[in-house]
Amino acid sequence: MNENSDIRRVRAIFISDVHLGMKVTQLHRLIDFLQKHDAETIYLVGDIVDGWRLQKKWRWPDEYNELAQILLNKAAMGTKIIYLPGNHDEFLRDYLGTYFGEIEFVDRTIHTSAKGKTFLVIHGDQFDVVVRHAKWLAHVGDWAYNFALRVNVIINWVRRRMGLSYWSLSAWAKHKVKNAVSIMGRFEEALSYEAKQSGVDGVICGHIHHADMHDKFGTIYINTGDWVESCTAIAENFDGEFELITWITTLPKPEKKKRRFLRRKKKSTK
Ligand SMILES: [Mn+2]
Repeated sequence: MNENSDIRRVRAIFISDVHLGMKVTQLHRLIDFLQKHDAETIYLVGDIVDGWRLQKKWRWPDEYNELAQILLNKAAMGTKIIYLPGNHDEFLRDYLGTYFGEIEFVDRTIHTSAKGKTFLVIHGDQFDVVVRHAKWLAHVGDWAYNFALRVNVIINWVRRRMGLSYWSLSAWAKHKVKNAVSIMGRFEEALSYEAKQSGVDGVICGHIHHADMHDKFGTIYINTGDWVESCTAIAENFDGEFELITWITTLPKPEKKKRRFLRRKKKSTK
């Protein structure tokens, strides 16, 4: 058809927790995802920019401008873009109710699906007990998370060279540590409760870097995940169905290396 035929059109896209400013992000994957998707509405569900990181060490590579450009271009082409700041980009909360270009900043909003279901859209830290009541503790968690990600990079550098698949340290930690699981459960419960209180059918949030979709707590709970590690987004198609997309299928580099490594190994054993 034309050069845009490989672009998938959906009704709405929800992404969060990109953490621009952190050393480890999957920004190139997010850029690829946004180049291949178009939506009537894009919700940026918080922690897109990591003000905590940038305050400590300013870094702004060209990729960041590329992301901003893609979003502004989409807005210019008619996509409605709504930015719901989180705790890491809380400096943007001073701008709630205002616009940056075509991008609107709000604390929370209601999304109505094609099926007429209503969803509270919010970052979610507002209901995170740790962040609300002990900011210093949240910062310790932030440091530990960053440290784990660095270690993860080293582990996977080694694993790749051994022909092993990607292994996620923090995903492992989050699943193994019972405490973390119960904290996550409490977060999900708190947001589901807030949705119920708000009289809507569900909630769409981010913050805990764990994409999920369920109705364990009586309302629909949808979490967008993150682009630090898991590369996840939520899309609503034109039938009003929500879909959890993981965008890590597009990077064949480690695969190639693995094959070359195995081939070399075979040759050397002959
Ligand atoms: Mn957050």
